[in-house]
Amino acid sequence: MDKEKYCVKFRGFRCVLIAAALAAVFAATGLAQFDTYLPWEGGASYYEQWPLGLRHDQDFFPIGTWDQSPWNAPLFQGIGFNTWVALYDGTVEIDPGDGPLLPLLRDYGVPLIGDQASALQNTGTDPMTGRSYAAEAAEHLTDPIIAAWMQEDEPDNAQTDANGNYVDCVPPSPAYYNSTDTGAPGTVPGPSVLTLYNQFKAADPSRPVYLGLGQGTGWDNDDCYYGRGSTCCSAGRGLSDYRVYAQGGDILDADVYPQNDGNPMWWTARKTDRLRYWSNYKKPAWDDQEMNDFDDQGITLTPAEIDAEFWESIIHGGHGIVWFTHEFAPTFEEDSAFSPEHAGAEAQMALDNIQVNALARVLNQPSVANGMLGPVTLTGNQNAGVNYMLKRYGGYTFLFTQNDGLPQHQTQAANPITETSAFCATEGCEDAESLAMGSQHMLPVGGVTATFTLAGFPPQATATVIGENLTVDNLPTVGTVNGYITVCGGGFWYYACGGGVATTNRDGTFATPVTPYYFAATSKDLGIYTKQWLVPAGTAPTVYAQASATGAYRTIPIVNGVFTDNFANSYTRHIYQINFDPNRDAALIGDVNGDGVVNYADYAIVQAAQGTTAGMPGYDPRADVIRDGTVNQADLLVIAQKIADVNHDGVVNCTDYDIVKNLLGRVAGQPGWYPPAAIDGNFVIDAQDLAIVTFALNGQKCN
Ligand SMILES: [Ca+2]
Ligand SMILES: [Ca+2]
Ligand SMILES: [Ca+2]
Repeated sequence: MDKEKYCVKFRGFRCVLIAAALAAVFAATGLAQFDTYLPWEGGASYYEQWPLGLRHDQDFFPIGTWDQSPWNAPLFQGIGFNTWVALYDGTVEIDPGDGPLLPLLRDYGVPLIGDQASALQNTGTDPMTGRSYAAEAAEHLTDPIIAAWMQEDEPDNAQTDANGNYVDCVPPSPAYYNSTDTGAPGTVPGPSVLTLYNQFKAADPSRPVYLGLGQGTGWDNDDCYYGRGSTCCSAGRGLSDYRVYAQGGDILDADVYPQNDGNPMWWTARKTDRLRYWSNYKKPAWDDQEMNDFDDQGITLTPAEIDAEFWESIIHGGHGIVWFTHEFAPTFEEDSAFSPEHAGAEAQMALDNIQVNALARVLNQPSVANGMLGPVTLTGNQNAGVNYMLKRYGGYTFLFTQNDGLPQHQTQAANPITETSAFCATEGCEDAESLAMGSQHMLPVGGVTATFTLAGFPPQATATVIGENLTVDNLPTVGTVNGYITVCGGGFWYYACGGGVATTNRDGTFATPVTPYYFAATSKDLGIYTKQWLVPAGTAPTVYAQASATGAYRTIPIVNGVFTDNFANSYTRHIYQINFDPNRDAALIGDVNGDGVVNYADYAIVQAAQGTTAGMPGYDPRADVIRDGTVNQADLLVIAQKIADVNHDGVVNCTDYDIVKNLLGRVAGQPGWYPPAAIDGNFVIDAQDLAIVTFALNGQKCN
């Protein structure tokens, strides 16, 4: 029941009366909860204001990669990426050194957040295509592969002048210019962020503007990040600037890399809270995510810590991820994500991406403000704080939680973060908090147990902990192709392809091939997801399996809305999928086709999607009932245990089995015909019906 809808229709006291009447009805039926929502800036409803913006459907959660060669698009897609952020040679068709850029993104269907000037403002003739830049610009204006325009990266940091010296940051607006600043293009500082934003919007109102800010967003105001430069950290400047910067983008992002920069991990949470606050919860906050030791400082960034940072942003209401996968030392490697030395990080990236793809429909719902009765209570380490985000989808309640060591609050709600009200109220407590929580790493914090009290729940329910203990099978791996991969964009490009010898390395630059490889597919439809990539000369194509994730589930009983769970380490995250939604009839769980009943049609949809993984072709998000990113028998079992309850007594047991077994062979219309026993609805009670009951018994034996 949607109270908001009634309140829109019947403003004022009538709304209250209707709500009260409905509440009475719900109380009589055991349903008594009306959801209210926290401020909400993400999801389809936000992005659909731009005709050519990012995808705006319930199954899209942006997962981007920063500044990579499009040659690697299939590799990134293979581990769940769906967005390209920046091209280092600009938003151009073909780069002299790196080959086709936009055409490859079009071939692979990866939308770009790109630089506007190079896409729209070049003049003369494009030497790489022989066409006029004006003609190309006209096409770029309506090209759906370009999804957003980006501001220069980190305008809030000190910029370099012509002599390579650090000077001012790019000011948020002209009001911040010094008396000597002109704001003229080519000067430092040149046009302000707000000036550029208005220029971008004037040139093209059909796409959003993306603003990527620096790590100053995570620092304390007193310790204004030195990388911003002295002017931008002077008296009266600092964090307050960011409220104005936030006006210069429709999507706000910031690159706080706690491990690489030696800062507390909770800065990811703080800057996410702040980005949202600075836009008054009107614009989605994206997060740049680290996955390696990019300057070779000897940092050990474990897969668990990668996972922790990733979810820290999302649990604090972040609504997009941009993975930073470059490595600068000991040697520069743009695509270190796929280096064997980072296999663990790659697997973790894949798992996190898979899980977010699976949860996109859930994450695209507003967060429920009144889903919990009172605060989370803790026993154990009192330095801990377990923060949470509560959403509902498909008859389930989803509770996202993390022991991130910050004073407890429901994300976005009771305790909004401002520039000055940081997480600590007293001087020095941040240092203490850092020590307690581990300033740069996950640490054991001595078994913190959190107790959650959910509102509007029945005496009995269960929570399934999803996305833990997962292992990755059959990820695309560079090891099998000796680090040399050449992709072919439909036979058009001047790189060897279509049965030729691969002569380019993974950056798209020419290299001496170690071993000649042939393409197994020759068109732009080359089956990236079946990984028919490259095979040694003279051998049959190797077909790699799709990535899939498997793992055991933990199930936790919930009694009268109360349950407890342990958070073993700082930054441990748990995501609970709870089989109850106080606003919906639990009988609808498993109604994957949304027709209002759970029947064999739903079962068939889940059966057809068996073995598929979120973010991959063939994955049907509806079918992932236990929303862990893979459609498997556990999803099917949820539906089987409803449709196999042929005597409708609420459980599947041997009585149901006996009914079906005793009626085997019976056809519709015959004496003794019992429609519920024809589970698959084909008008005969047959072996398939008995097989469904047997499956639903989940190991229980009947004679
Ligand atoms: Ca249905
Ligand atoms: Ca599943
Ligand atoms: Ca039964």
